[in-house]
Amino acid sequence: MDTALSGISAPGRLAAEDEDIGAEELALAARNHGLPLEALRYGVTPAGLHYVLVHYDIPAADPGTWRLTVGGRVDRPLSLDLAALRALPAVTRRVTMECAGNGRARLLPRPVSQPWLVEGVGTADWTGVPLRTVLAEAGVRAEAVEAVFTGADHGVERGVEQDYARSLPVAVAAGTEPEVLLAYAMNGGPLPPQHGFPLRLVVPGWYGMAHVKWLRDITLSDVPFEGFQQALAYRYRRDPEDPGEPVTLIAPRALMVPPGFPDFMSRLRVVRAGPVPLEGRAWSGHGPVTRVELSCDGGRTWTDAAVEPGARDGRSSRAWQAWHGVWRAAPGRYVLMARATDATGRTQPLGQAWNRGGFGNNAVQRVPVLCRR
Ligand SMILES: Nc1nc2c(c(=O)[nH]1)N[C@H]1C(S)=C(S)[C@@H](COP(=O)(O)O)O[C@H]1N2
Ligand SMILES: [Mo]
Repeated sequence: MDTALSGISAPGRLAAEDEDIGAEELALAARNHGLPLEALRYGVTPAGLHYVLVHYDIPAADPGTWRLTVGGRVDRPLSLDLAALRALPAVTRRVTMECAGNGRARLLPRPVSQPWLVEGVGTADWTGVPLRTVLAEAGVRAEAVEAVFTGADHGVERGVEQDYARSLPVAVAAGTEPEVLLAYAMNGGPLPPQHGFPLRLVVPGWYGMAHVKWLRDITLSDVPFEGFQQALAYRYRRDPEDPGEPVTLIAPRALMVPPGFPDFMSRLRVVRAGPVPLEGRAWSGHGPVTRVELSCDGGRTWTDAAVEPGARDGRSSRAWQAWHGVWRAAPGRYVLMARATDATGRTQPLGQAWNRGGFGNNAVQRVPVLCRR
């Protein structure tokens, strides 16, 4: 009998042109739920409504025996329990987190993986210790180039057995802009199991894959990390041979609270004629959002929405910003759109920016609406 992992864990693939979302993608989507878009109303997403993405299983964690170890190229290797981490000065940061695969299911051809439409996003108040505090205590040696973060979860992916692990350059890990956190609380309560209990990394402005959950070890390394989630996954590739660029900061996106009320199956929105308030949130990992434009005619004409200013304090400017406008709706069928632009001039394309992993697809959201008398 063939017991090779490759027999149960196939390489990444693209769906055939006429291939609908299948049972494996459905199983992933049922495990990894998104933000119900009406929850864009909350500036801070209630923990149970925050999107979830778990590659393998949520690991069992005993807070009594749990330790964070810090080793590798450091002067003083550390083994910290939760009480030791809680004794260090803590900060709270409001951070919008988005899965790099958000938008993947809209791509053609579709990369077969977690089939997000647009809902792989949420914002939380994360409390914990700045990572640089712990790195300073350990004493990062001059030859260290990266910090490797390993979670307690274990699985197989594309034939490779692994612990979930990702790295950051030392300059990012020990930096202040953004300030990376070792977070033990979410929205003022302990981390829920699915969000990384008892400890996770929070890397403000970066796509979700960098925010390693169930964090158990940090190893400082003098060579770039070549682990699966770093070197193979999470790269913008055109084809399997293309080494691609690593996925890092979140591209700008605006999302709308779906107006009116929905049809159960199609989710199509129904509104009554007259002024319809439109509101939503917009964010970018590259800088504050400076403009949100609305279109009520499928992208032919655009008007500016009012946008809440981005935070002045650079360290806390990694949370989404509220926007609002009004649509004077007359009976008919429409496609509503919202497009964000950030302070660096980055904006959202109307069409897809295709890549093989289905990462960073920030194409403008389309919201079909039926307006009744
Ligand atoms: N250990 C570990 N950390 C992880 C993951 C994982 O599967 N294992 N998933 C990552 C991905 S891809 C995303 S998008 C975010 C999701 O965080 P959330 O579930 O708290 O929203 O966690 C990241 N951290
Ligand atoms: Mo993700």
